[in-house]
Amino acid sequence: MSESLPKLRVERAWLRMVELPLVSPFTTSFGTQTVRRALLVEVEGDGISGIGECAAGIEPGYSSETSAGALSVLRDYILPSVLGQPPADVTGQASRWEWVRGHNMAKAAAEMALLDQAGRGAKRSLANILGGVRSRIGCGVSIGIQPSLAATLTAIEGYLAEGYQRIKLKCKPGYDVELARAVRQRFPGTPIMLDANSAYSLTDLEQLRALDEFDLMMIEQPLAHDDLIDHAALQSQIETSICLDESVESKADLRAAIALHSGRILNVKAGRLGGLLPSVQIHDTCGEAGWPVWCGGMLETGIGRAANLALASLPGFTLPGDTSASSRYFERDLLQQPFELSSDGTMPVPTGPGLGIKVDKERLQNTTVHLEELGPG
Ligand code: OSB
Ligand code: MG
Repeated sequence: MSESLPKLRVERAWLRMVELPLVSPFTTSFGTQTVRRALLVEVEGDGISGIGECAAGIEPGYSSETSAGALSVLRDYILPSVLGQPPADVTGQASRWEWVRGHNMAKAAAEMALLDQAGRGAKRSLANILGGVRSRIGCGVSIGIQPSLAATLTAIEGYLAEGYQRIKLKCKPGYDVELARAVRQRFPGTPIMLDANSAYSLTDLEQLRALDEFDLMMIEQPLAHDDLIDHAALQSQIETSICLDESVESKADLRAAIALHSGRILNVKAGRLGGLLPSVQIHDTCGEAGWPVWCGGMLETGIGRAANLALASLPGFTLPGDTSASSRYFERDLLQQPFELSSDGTMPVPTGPGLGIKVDKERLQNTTVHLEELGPG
């Protein structure tokens, strides 16, 4: 953040729950999602508005947070900490809810809205505010567990034809070695990685070691969601690089992971890490440690997607992320212009002020299942 951001007020806020059906069910080792229920935070102050999306899903299967829980914490604690307070820049506003323990995704949603507001006020794009250096982002796609190997191969074929630069496959015990073998046989040179979402333990060492022969880019979060010690033990016994997701929720977690050699790569999700500004610092720390990073996703609508693209424009994001096009998730996104993948597998970083998007008001209204307004005090 080279220049300072404007000091603004938060006079009013809205919490809005939207529901968008997914184009296809998304199955991971922790469950199946058929709809994206997204909590949106809208703020207004000094005549400038901003919007943010909370990463939390419906159920607490990925992390402890849920969209309903985030709504209650934002309504009762996070937004009241900033509503009606004297003007402050985004860092100053965020420091007002620092006393709240945990609830990173709820905080990150509020911070995204304030960054959008500040960016609009300063006529600066979010990428510019965060220190982005790239105008286009290399994109991968995350494919859920499919009903069959054949269905997986067909799905991969389709996404590769669209141009995606790397394929991430969700896996789980029993749906791993054969999966990797079949996919590697059919797509010998394609960048491929697996994501286990914490489905394994060290007793599965043999299966995890068997994956070494398939030249995977990495395996994401094989072990427990809160573990760093076993990941370090595993990393010392397999060749495939471990990428951490669930296990790193803070700078302290990252420091421990680096010190313990719990992995070699980090999936950066601003929601999991408590905001975009903390994510920039975590990106910097990874750079110092020689850990490449990439931008993860939480099936966000175009609102959260815009923030992900801005974050992914930072220099350390050297690997294609889960920043996929709107059409990979939804028949119709919440934006006037959906995010589209170019045939070279890249997407443009938004350049307009703040998130740089235009929300489709009618679509927003039609997908809203809950809306409440918060005033000062
Ligand atoms: O583990 O990265 C994950 C989606 C929801 C919850 C957790 C994860 C994911 C994804 C999809 O992998 C990423 C995306 O395309 O948004
Ligand atoms: Mg993951």
